[in-house]
Amino acid sequence: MNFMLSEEHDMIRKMVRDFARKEVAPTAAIRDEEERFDEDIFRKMAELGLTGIPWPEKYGGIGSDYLAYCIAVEELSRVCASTGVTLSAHTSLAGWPIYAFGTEEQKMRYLKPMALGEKIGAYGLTESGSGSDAGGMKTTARRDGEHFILNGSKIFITNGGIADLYIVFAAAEEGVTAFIIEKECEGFSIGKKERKMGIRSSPTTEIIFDHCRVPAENVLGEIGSGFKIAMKTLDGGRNGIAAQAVGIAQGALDAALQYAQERKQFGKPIIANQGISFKLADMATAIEASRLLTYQAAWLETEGEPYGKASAMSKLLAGDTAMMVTTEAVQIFGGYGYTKDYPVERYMRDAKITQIYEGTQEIQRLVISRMLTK
Ligand code: COS
Repeated sequence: MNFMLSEEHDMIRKMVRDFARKEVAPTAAIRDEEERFDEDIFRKMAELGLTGIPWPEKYGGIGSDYLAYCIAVEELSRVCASTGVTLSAHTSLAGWPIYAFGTEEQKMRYLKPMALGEKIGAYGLTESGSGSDAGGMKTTARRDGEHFILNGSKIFITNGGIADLYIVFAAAEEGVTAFIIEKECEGFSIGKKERKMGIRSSPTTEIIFDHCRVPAENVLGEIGSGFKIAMKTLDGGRNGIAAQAVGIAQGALDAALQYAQERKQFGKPIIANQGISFKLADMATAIEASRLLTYQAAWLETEGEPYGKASAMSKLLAGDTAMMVTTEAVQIFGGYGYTKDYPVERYMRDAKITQIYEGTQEIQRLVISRMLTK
C-alpha cells in the first residue's frame, strides 16, 4: 500500500493549482455575483488537456486516470466550485457514458471533441416530478423509422445552455433509453435558467423536447438499458462531486487558517484561542478523511474494481465535510465572514449543493445500505 501520489499526479496537481490561482481565482467572486459562465476559462482548461484527463489519446484525452481527474476538480473547486462542477459534469456525466457504452463511431464523433474541449457536455436525468426517484421519468421516446421522437423536459441541468451535447434518458417502449442529443437537434430547446444559492457561475437550466427528432444511431448503449447507464454514470459522477466538495472545504480551511493567524482579539491572534485552533484541527481532519475516501474511489475505478459504494461514501462524507468546514470557516471570520468582502460565504453557499446533487445524502445512504446487505 502506498499513499504517495505518483509524479504524474503531483505534476497535474501543481499545474491545475497554478492555473486555478492565476486564471480562475481572480474572477471567481465577480462571476458568482453576475451568475456568469466564462467560456474563456473552459477553453484554457482545454489547452492544458483538463477537458479529457482520463480518456485515451486516440479519443482526444491525455491518457491519465480518474485520480488525476479528481485532483483537477479538487484544485479548481478550491478557488471556484462552479468551474469545478463544469469540468466534473463534462467529464463524468457526459464523457464517461460515451466512453463506457458508446460505439467506436460515437466515441470519435462525440467523445473526442469533448475531450479536446471543442464541445461541452451535459447530462439530463432529473425531471420536475422525478428527482430521487429517477426511474419515475415522464419524458418519452417513440420510435419513428430511423428516428426516435422525444417529448418532455429535464430540469437542473448543469452546463445547460452552454453544452453542445446532452446525454439524455427517456422512456421508450422497451424501457428507459439513453440518447446523445446535439444542441442543434430539431425540437430541442433550452428552458428556464435557475437562479441559485451557490455555484452561480455554473449555468443550470431546463432542457425541453418538443417532438425532438433524434437519429436512432444516437442511442447510447442498448435500447431499454438506459436506467443502468444513468446509474453507472452517477457512480463515477458522485466521486467527482466528492472531489469538488474536498476542494471547497480545503479552500475554506486555507482562508480560515490564514485569517485566524492574522486577526487579533484580546491582544493575540485568534488561533491562540483553543476554541478556534480546535475547530481548525477538526476541519483539517475531516478534509483529510474525505480526500482519502475520494482518492480511494478514484483508484478503484481506475483499477477496474467495483466503486459504486466507495463513490457514494466519498460523496456522503465529503459533502457533509464541505458543509461543516465552510460553516465553521464563516464562524471563524465572525461578522466579516458573513460579508462578501471575504470568500467564505461563497464557499458556504457552494458547499450546500454537494449534499444535494448527483443524489442527495439520503440517496447515498440508501445506495450504501443496500450494498452492505448485498
Ligand atoms: N449500476 C448498475 N445498475 C444499477 C445501479 C448501478 N449503480 N443501481 C441500480 N441499478 C440497476 C438495478 O440492478 C436494477 O436492475 P434490475 O432491474 O436488472 O434488477 C435497476 O437498475 C433498478 O434499480 P433499483 O431497483 O435499485 O431502482 P430504484 O428505482 O429502487 O432506485 C435509486 C434506485 C434510488 C438508487 C436511484 O433511483 C437513484 O440513484 N436515485 C437518485 C438519482 C440521482 O442521483 N439524481 C441526481 C441526478 S444528477 S444531478
